[in-house]
Amino acid sequence: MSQQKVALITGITGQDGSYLAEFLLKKGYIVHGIKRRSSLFNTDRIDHLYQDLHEKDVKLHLHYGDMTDSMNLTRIIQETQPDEIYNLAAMSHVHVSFETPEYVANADGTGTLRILEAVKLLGFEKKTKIYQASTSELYGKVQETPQSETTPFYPRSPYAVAKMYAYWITVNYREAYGMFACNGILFNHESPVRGETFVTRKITRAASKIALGLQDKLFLGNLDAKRDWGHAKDYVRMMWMILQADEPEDWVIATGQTTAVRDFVKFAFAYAGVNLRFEGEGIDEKGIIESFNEEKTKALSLDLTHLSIGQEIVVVDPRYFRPTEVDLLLGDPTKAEQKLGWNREYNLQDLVNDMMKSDLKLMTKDQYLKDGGYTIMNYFE
Ligand code: NDP
Ligand code: GDR
Repeated sequence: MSQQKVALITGITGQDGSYLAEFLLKKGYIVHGIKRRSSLFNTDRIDHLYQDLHEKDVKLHLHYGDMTDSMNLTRIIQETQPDEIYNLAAMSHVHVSFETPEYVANADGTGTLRILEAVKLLGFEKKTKIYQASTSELYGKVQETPQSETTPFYPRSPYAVAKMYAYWITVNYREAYGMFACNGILFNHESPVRGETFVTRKITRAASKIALGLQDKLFLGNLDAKRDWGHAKDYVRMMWMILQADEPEDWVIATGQTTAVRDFVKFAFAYAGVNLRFEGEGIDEKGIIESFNEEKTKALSLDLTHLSIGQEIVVVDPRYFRPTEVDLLLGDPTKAEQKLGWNREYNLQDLVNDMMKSDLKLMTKDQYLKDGGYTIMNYFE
């Protein structure tokens, strides 16, 4: 009988799912992932891991499924008999959750119950460990900083409220049925494959396009919001470590540093040699080019002659404001560092560099397409 561990990842086509699948495959796991049926291919992030099913010794298997479909989830768990389930699937965009609150409650909240209940129904309580993708959005309205495992929750969006149900139902199944079910309370983590409408990726894509002359302006919402941003690669390692711990517990994963959206914008543009200053307040705030760093632009072989000092390139658009906002997130990862020995390879500057390097390369492709007469879409989401 094979000694290989089996993992099931919901949300394998997302940012974290793709990094986690890569990480577990390198560790020798057989990885099963659930993907949704879509009218277009939706496996871009994991295509490099794909193995043709006709090959021998296939390690990565994909199953069609959905967090809103109990029978489907139960069947997949029954067929795959996983040692570890990583429940990463969710409608994960906070702003969008105000538009689709009932769906989010179903997929992100009740979806977690479906996984836990399937494991219990199938009698896998003692076999299958479960990781639940909980979030710093649970803290919501600031009660205290830094936020740790003991900080009270005050969710501020339909997304966060759904995730709060998922958090507590995970704790409840652990206590009621002795399941090895854990919450990772992860603070924001980003990467070159971060979804394009989350603020960091929106910024690094726009900074790259503006540097290449493919876009004029970047429209953003609340520039004052502060987030504790880490790199997704560091965070998926921690998901695995949580399930290897001696006891099932809940863990805060964060960097312990917080940065305003405005400063992330400055760092991203500075990578391309464009120094910005911000003027004005609230919806009148603007990001203006203050100077150029010729050394940096030269090192990247960029031509910034289409830009000029004094030019406005960042503008506030209230449509990106949220009905209720989370102003400040700053996590305390002491427990994970001390009890699990977690540490990080990337700091914020490394993260910005990694994302900018990747997006500049990606957007250069758009430049070739534009030069070839093709239409380039700028989604101002
Ligand atoms: P993404 O949005 O990149 O990925 C979400 C994944 O869930 C995608 O694979 C998506 O599929 C899938 N999904 C969405 N709805 C359903 C559904 N109804 N049924 C099945 N699959 C579904 O998120 P991240 O990778 O960034 O985050 C992973 C998890 O961690 C999420 O639960 C998120 O809420 C949570 N989290 C994320 C943090 C972060 O900073 N990234 C911080 C804290 C928690 P498709 O590709 O088809 O859209
Ligand atoms: P967040 O991430 O809501 O923290 O949730 P997001 O990047 O969407 O927003 C971060 C902050 O930036 C402000 N902001 C903008 N946000 C977006 N998306 N677009 C804008 O134009 C913009 N301008 C300013 C937001 O108001 C907010 O304050 C992410 C998700 O990955 C969740 O799934 C996860 O649970 C949390 O992180 C931790």
